[in-house]
Amino acid sequence: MEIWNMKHWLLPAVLAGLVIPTAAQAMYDPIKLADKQFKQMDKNGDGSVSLDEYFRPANHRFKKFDTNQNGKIERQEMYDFWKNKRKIKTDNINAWEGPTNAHFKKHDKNKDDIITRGEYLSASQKRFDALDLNEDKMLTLEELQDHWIERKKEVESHDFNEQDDD
Ligand SMILES: [Ca+2]
Ligand SMILES: [Ca+2]
Ligand SMILES: [Ca+2]
Repeated sequence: MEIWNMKHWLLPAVLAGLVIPTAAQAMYDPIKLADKQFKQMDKNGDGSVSLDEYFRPANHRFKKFDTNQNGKIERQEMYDFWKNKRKIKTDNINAWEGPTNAHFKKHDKNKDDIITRGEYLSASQKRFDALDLNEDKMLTLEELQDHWIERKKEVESHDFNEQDDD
């Protein structure tokens, strides 16, 4: 993960299950983390997290990039977004490189210079499916706790080398 987006993404990303805490940050209580994360995601408080609720953070980010609100992120939109935040060094979109462009390319699976909502949410969908052990399209607190307990074991037993910055 690049320094430029560390502060911006790390905490929400950890809470959304998007990144594994690094080895240095592995001293967390999986039950507490699951409880906190679950409460944040279960917006209607019905004791389970639906796909809609799970996708909320990703959908929120998608809307920020999709400035013309047409349900797609064009390359120009992502470029303008980061350019306004002064993270892009060039005024020429064709010369646009670096982490912000890598971020775009990562999401643009079919490389047509457009990120559809489906492309943007595909990583979230995969994570949801992995968390949803009984495949009922709902996450329970127990499923989330299982996830963080397993992750803690992984982090403690392996060198940390996996990251996903969404
Ligand atoms: Ca758009
Ligand atoms: Ca695409
Ligand atoms: Ca489930």
